[in-house]
Amino acid sequence: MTDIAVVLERELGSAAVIGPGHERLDDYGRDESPLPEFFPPACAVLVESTEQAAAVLRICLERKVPVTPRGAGSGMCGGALPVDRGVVLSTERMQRIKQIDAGDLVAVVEPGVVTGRLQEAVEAERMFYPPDPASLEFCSIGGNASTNAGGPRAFKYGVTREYILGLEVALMGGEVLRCGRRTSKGVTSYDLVAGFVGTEGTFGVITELTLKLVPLPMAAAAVLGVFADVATAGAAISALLRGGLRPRVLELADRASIAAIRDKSRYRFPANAGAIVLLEVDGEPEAMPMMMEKIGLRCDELGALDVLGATEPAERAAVWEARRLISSSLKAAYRIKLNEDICVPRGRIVEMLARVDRVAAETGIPCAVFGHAGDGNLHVNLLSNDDPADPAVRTRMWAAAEQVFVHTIALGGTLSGEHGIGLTKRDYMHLEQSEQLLEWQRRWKLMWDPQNLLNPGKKLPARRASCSE
Ligand code: 2HG
Ligand code: ZN
Repeated sequence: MTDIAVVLERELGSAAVIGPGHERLDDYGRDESPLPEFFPPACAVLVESTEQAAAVLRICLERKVPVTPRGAGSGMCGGALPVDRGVVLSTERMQRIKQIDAGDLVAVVEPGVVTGRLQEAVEAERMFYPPDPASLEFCSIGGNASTNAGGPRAFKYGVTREYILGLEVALMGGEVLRCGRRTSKGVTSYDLVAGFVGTEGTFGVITELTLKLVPLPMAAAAVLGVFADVATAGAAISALLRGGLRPRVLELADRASIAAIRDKSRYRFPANAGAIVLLEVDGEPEAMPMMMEKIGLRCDELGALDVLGATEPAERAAVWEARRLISSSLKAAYRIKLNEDICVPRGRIVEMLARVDRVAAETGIPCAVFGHAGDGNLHVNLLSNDDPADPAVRTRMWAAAEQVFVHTIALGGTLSGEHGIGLTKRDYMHLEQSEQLLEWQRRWKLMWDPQNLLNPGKKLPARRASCSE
């Protein structure tokens, strides 16, 4: 057994440490990112309290051992991979919902709470926690905060950041810091909460979150519009929004995405279906049928081939099934699925889709695009059945991804709308951000972690030789 595992076992007890030889250790060297290799750590520590998390960070600093925080391991960019080995600090056992307060519209939770479980608990008390990443059945709230996760409902309700009022964070070396507040407003200090959210575990380990809740919408309705192509669908989206519609969800999927789900979905897509638009509205129950009909009629006018509406939860689930099947169906159909989550200004979506088509045609790599069109957040999936471990294949796939990034930036967009940067997109940060901006971020990182031991190698690219200090 390696040194650090022995020390951690002594301090935290053997039940907390997954050491060398343990059958589960390799699991902590993988996540949901499209990387063929895995990165086994020296050991993983499954902490159960803030004190234990702080102890791990103290011991790792004393011994100069790298430590990689991990939530549920559902990240898609390699943010939780221990690339320098060392210790994986998992918060998966910190699953307590400490408080749900209907008066204050606040929940206080530990980071390992699975997002879907939090939503159920909150909704049982007629409140609502809106952020809904696609992985909500297995991702955890600490990971959502670390990546500032989005999801379909972000269109109306905003992303995870907007729901975090306060944080408790264990810092490298073992200090525990509480920041933020419990009130809905508050401008007293610098916004350190925002400073920790989305930092992908490079600044500290989140050990408690104080979350903002909102009243539970009384009802919701969904409409699925099927169009001949993405250009017609994109024009329909713009027209619906210009007409003053404020859905909570506005999703789009292209022909290749439909092809992946055609045989699996209970809905029978028309043979010439080239794009789907999924809208969901919420509000007063009496208003739902009328809104659904209005949207359906408008979709018809805007050239829909078919329209499907649903108000009852079971019907809505069936409409959603089509959208939810896309990611897993593509994953099952292809050996390589480079899934990007670029974001462009809303008005540039149709142009971005045309540029992705060009990249696919020029590189010969099939692409499927779907995602949160209302936010301009598109999942551009580059697909292949070649050997993922072949370096030439990898180079070709990432060269195509780079072209997608270049087009994104040219249209005024950003590399990641919701999945984060982690390891897989780190070396493309230069495409979007100036060396000056990167340098300020490196300084900021070193303020929290001067020895660069906390989740090293993530988010920020190496300095370029030309950078003047
Ligand atoms: C989604 O919206 C997820 O379904 C996954 O963010 C996206 O697999 C993907 O590309
Ligand atoms: Zn998504």
